[in-house]
Amino acid sequence: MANVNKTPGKARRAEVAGGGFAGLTAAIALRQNGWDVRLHEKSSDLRAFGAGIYLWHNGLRVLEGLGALEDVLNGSHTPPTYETWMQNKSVSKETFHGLPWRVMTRSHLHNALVRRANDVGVEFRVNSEAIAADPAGRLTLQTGEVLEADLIVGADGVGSKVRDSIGFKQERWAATDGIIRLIVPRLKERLGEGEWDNTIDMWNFSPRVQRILYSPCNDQELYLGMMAPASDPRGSRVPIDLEVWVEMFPFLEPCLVEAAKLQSARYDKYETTKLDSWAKGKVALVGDAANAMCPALAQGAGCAMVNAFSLAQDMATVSSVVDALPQWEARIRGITDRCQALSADYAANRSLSKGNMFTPVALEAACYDPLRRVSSWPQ
Ligand code: FAD
Ligand code: 5PR
Repeated sequence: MANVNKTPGKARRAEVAGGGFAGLTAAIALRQNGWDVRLHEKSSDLRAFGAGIYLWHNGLRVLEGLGALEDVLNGSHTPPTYETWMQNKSVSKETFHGLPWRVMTRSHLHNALVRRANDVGVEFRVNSEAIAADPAGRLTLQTGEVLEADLIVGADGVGSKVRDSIGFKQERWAATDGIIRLIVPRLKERLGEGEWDNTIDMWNFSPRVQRILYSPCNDQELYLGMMAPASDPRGSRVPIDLEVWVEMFPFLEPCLVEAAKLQSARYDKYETTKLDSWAKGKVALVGDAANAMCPALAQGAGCAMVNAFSLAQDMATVSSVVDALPQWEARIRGITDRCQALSADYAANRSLSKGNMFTPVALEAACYDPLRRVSSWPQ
């Protein structure tokens, strides 16, 4: 059991809106620092959306701080290399000088966080949609109920109602490319010769722009990120158009046949949101509510988890939440802003196709250690 009684006297209360990776991280970390925490999820169950996810050293360190790392490592995978292909030829194999990274299904990560939240005593409310927040410390639910708290955390994703009810100044835009994300069986033995335990980012620019980010999550599950421009009707069609994908990636045919069976597939465009500030009064925004980013550097959830964890660190000892929130933002925001800008740039220019693009600058967010509060790689 975590140290849930650090602060003498009456425990402070946080209401967290949103049960994604950001909200769960904030809830567990606040609870570990002695807060009473209630988490509101608008869906009827606590479930991850989407297919697979990459976490790097920064996100893995958060999991360590939350006491969930072992659980997440068990059943996930670190590929031997992060390989990049251009027109089916290998152009780079990156290993990041030993920087820890991990690939997993989203449900695997989400389930581990929900288990941990239950263990430390986070109170869950499902079917509980937040519709507005007040900087004075109130959260209004769809039912009309108004809850008072010392801290309101808006972790309700890119369409955040907590954010929009308060009126933060924001820029939002969507990129030209989008992606179909799926989990399929690995079927490694049917793929023929090849280093199929690697991540392989397979780019093709002709005859059409089509890319598959091949990402093994464990022995059974394979995450496929299938990218095509939104303007390409066949590449962006769901369920996938088997013929166009097999034509470009014939060696993946067994997996693509499985992908074509998935009726629930979605094509998503990348969205970016940038706010003038992440906090007003007693309300803090974390995750995609505050800073949705293009996925090129695979850091949206990683940054969300670092920022949510850091929020709880900074709230552990303060007497004034209102004074501490701007300091939290000032302390932690720079890394996310730079990562978001570079991810947008990489996405717009399809830079990852060149290979060897995980430069030290690109790995800044990944190298951050939220427990020691320093950039700590190489050690
Ligand atoms: P969400 O995951 O959107 O969670 C929000 C939660 O709040 C949901 O459960 C939702 O149901 C709930 N909710 C919404 N509105 C309300 C409300 N009003 N009241 C109550 N509950 C509400 N990041 C990485 O780190 N690594 C990757 O490899 C990676 N790959 C990506 C690939 C793609 C194609 C994309 C688009 C993103 C990727 N990301 C990745 C980014 C990552 O998915 C997001 O940044 C992360 O999931 C955001 O988490 P969140 O908790 O802020 O939001
Ligand atoms: N990296 C990851 C990812 O999921 C995507 C991208 C890069 C892990 C999209 O699926 O460049 O779009 C990308």
